[in-house]
Amino acid sequence: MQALVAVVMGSKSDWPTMEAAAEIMDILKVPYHVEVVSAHRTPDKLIEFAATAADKGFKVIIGGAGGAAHLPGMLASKTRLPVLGVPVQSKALNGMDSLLSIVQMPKGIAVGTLAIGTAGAFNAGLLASQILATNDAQLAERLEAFREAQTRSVLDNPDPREA
Ligand code: RP5
Repeated sequence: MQALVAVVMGSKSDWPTMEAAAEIMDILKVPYHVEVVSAHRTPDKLIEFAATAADKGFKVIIGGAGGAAHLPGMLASKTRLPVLGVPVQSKALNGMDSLLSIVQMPKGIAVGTLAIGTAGAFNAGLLASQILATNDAQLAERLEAFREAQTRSVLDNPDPREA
């Protein structure tokens, strides 16, 4: 099946965070591709990947990186596809470095920045799915069902002392 979302990350060490994006897209049955593409260690691959992503059939790119996290911004500079950036929680600065590196894009090149860590990765997968659902009624139904189940699970278990 044609992958519609590309989930790229700066290092294999980012996967424990970025797999949360895959988790929600598995739930929503959104086909995706995952690959390590590093802005600093494989810059030529990064440019090639971003420049050819639209022609390969991807509709959204999720880029996760930590530290001096240039990956999402550089991806966005070479593609017109929407790029969602996930700041991976770094050891030295707890992801504040990643967040500020990704969020402070100069005017004219857009990156949609999500939260630091696994919540951000999960929401990047969710947001990518919501973007695709604007043109896919069946995916929109699956999204509605996911949200209803989430709401129901909170309403059905309101006692904070119970698991
Ligand atoms: C970034 O450097 C990666 O996105 C990762 O978050 C961080 C550390 O990479 P490793 O040294 O663990 O490969 O490029």
